[in-house]
Amino acid sequence: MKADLFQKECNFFYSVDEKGKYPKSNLPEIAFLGRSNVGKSSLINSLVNRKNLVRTSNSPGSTIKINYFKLGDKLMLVDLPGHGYAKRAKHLVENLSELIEEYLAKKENLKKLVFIIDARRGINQEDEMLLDFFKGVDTSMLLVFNKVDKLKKSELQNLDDSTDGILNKYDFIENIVMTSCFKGLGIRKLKEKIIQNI
Ligand SMILES: Nc1nc2c(ncn2[C@@H]2O[C@H](COP(=O)(O)OP(=O)(O)OP(=O)(O)O)[C@@H](O)[C@H]2O)c(=O)[nH]1
Ligand SMILES: [Mg+2]
Repeated sequence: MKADLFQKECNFFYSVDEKGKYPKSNLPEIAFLGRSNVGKSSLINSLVNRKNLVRTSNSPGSTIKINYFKLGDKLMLVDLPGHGYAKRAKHLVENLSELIEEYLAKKENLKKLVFIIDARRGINQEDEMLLDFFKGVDTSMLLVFNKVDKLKKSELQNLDDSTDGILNKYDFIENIVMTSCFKGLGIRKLKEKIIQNI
């Protein structure tokens, strides 16, 4: 696959909000995972160069379903709901994590996970728990630090310095990419890494 795939038409394909109801498709899937509000939906918009294909929001918890977007009849971009948003009603949180868990357990077409972290916050305990969970799941992962436009130069340097340690600790992480949806930073690199080996 080539990076210009991302120039192709991208359209909403399917939404899952109940267990068991997944779309019938054999296209390879790239799933976007991460805490609420880190910019999962914004990143998908940036990758396909569309401002409002996927709904984004200032308030966490804007994506409450698994949304599938079909890219150029070749790839499915899967926007997962954010985890770790404590203010949501408890049953909804449970439902969400079940949805994500079920998706990850099935993962028939899942080729790559894009795990997104807010660069200002870094990897927290909950992220680490998830990363530990993925040690046992043989799916390759890209780690993305988004919102780097919010970092000072020294903070960006510190983050950069920490990447080798992360890659050593979690050997299933293929690559770490720093991005800013607002400034378009790292988006081209992320496209290249997403299609690499699939
Ligand atoms: N400064 C900055 N803000 C960003 C960036 N990317 C996204 N945001 C903002 O972060 C907020 C959350 O973005 P979303 O894309 O909705 O985040 P999400 O991870 O999909 O959130 P949920 O659907 O709630 O899980 C929005 O206000 C975005 O405009 C970025 O690169 N830099
Ligand atoms: Mg979202």
